[in-house]
Amino acid sequence: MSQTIFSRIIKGEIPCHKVYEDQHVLAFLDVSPLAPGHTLVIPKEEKATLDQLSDESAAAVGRVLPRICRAVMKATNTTAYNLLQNNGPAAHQAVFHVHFHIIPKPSESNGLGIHWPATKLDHAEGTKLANAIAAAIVKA
Ligand code: DGP
Repeated sequence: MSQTIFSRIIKGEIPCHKVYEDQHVLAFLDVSPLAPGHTLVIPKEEKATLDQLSDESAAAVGRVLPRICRAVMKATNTTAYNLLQNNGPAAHQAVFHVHFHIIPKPSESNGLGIHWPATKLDHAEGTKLANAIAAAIVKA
């Protein structure tokens, strides 16, 4: 994977407002926040999308995410927030290094706005899809 701006932040070549760092993970404020406290949590491993991430990095991110969410809530005095993780340009990913957005939702008009075009699950199709996904997980 080619290096992104986040690799340069990890190396300290570009400054950031760091909120957390350990051997595998870095967290810092998003430079274009949707709400105050909008934080990015990234693995130090250079992978573009979540499906490419090693179990070790995934576990390291998962271990600290709730703690960082609690800290963001406390520091911004919010009780609601969204966790967003974009994969691929079609899914609104702009920086091709895995990252989790923690986005406080202080009010209806601030934070992440969501377009959620829900449909109704067809149960016959659902059975097929669930079986296909379950079979793929065994091989993943
Ligand atoms: P995404 O669309 O999920 O790939 O979001 C990428 C986010 O990264 C976007 O909200 C802006 C943020 N970002 C991009 N470049 C920088 C940077 O140089 N520093 C910081 N702190 N954030 C950045």
